[in-house]
Amino acid sequence: MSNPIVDAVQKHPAPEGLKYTYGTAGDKGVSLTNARMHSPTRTQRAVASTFIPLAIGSTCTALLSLALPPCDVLDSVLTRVGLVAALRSRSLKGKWIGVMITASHNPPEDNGVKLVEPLGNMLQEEWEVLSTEMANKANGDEVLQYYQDIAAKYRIDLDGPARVVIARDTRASGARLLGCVQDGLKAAGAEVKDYGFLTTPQLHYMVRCLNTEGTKDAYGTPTEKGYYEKFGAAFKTALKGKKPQGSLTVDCANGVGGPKLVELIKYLPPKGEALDIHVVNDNVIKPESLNVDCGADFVKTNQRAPPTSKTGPGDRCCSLDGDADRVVFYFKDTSNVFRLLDGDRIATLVASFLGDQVRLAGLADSIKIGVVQTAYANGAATQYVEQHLRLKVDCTATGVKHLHHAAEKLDIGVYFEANGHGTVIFSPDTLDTIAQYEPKNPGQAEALSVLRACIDLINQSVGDALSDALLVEVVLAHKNWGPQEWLSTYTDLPNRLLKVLVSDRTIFKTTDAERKLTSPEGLQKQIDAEVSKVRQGRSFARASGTEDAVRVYAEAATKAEAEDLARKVAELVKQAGSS
Ligand code: 16G
Ligand code: MG
Repeated sequence: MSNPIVDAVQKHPAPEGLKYTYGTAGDKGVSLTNARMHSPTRTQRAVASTFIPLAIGSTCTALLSLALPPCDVLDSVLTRVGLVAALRSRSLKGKWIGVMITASHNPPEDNGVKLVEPLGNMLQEEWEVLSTEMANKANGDEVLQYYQDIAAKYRIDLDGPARVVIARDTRASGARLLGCVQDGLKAAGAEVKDYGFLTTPQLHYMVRCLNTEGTKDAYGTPTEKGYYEKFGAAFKTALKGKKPQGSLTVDCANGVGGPKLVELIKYLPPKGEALDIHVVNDNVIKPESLNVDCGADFVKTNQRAPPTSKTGPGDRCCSLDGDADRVVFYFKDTSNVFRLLDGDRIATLVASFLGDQVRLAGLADSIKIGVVQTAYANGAATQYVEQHLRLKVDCTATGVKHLHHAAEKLDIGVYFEANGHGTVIFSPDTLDTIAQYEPKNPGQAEALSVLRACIDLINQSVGDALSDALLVEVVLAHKNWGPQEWLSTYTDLPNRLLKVLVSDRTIFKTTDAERKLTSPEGLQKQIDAEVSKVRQGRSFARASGTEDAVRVYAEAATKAEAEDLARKVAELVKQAGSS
């Protein structure tokens, strides 16, 4: 007898010889970069480079040794993700679950999918494992069996409601993959809302709005207009009549952030009254231009502006990534030298501002702010937060979900990765305190009103490049700063990031938020010895979660020392990886 789940799965059969696994916790042998590098033909490259982030922070990699038409690689996975999304929703009594089809900053031919939990946060780790298992089941019968096993294990009522929200970025393969997810959702009997094209953070916003509608925690109206109205109004209120200096040029990576920013601008105070925004690299008609020579990843990795950039000295610019959940700022100084203002800089700027507002509002005794970073944060940024701002710094492993969880433990948690992923989250108690506090004088009232507007302006479900960029503008306007003043708060230690190819990256195991290696034995001691030879030295090595490589980071008092240290540590890693 035919079963709709078996039928849907058979409609999108899994390609033979493919294994799908997480990126950030990558399994032995699964190698994105190696597969790319060793796949000379166009077809093979496209196939091998396709990856599947099954949840935020966990990239799922498709590795194969045979060439297949690229379009087939993800179809089977997307149908199964539809089934998992329906199960996850049923396990939460019909709460809305989000499915976002995007491969973020990766090349246009790649694609992937993320699942979003009801409050807009990332999928629970236990369900990441279930998703991965499901993605690797061989055929319809196995999938159906596993579907029923999950239902039995978690006591899920398969006749209960399942609700799923979907959106996608502008990649050419998105439409087809959407069909594959829908086949899975339909087979599972889920109610589906398809929002078409959205940025990843917009999808997170919709999920949170839908699940909180009509409650005391209502987050907003679950429509695109609702998103623009909420963030647009909060921007205006937070500015308090202050006008940012100059203009802001936003490079949208030729991704979905472009048209969405153009729309958002219509809800911001008119040009001349507040911020003048120039939108560049917003060509979504040519999907093959996505992330090519532009976008946050290009700028951060190459430490230079996109070649198309035409701005002059002192002009503020920022770049989004392909799904607009990441942003970095930059400008040319008076000597025409490129200056990057990355996630570390955003975190320090925002933490200092929120700290001031909390103090001015008279709430410093009841609300503590903390900053969450990863080991990649520049030592000077960490020192600035601890010694100048006198705020606590937590360090977590790489990956947004780790930072988010650490920030959730704070009253106000400011978290950013150096690469520009990040946001600020306020604890429920802090939100209550700020909502209920009665100001004692006009100064307190003013600061309180700024704080309340910032809470609305910050997308607390996930890092949102558009909301983060507006927040930066608000802070700069209040401080009456241009990018040079922002840069002058501290001086970065010279640093160097290297990638080392090894035969098995899984032997590189770390502890202490990836700052120390526990394996291979003896390697950490050798690294420590090198670090001690340079002034203000710091270095660590960690296996990448998204590429088959070990990353080496080093910083020191001078450029020469930092580069030398990085080279020496990379050499040690290479030796340890080949023995
Ligand atoms: C993923 C993560 C990012 C992290 C990067 C590290 C999310 C949404 N993305 O892109 O946060 O910085 O992986 O890559 O969590 P790596 O392990 O290859 O260094
Ligand atoms: Mg992204």
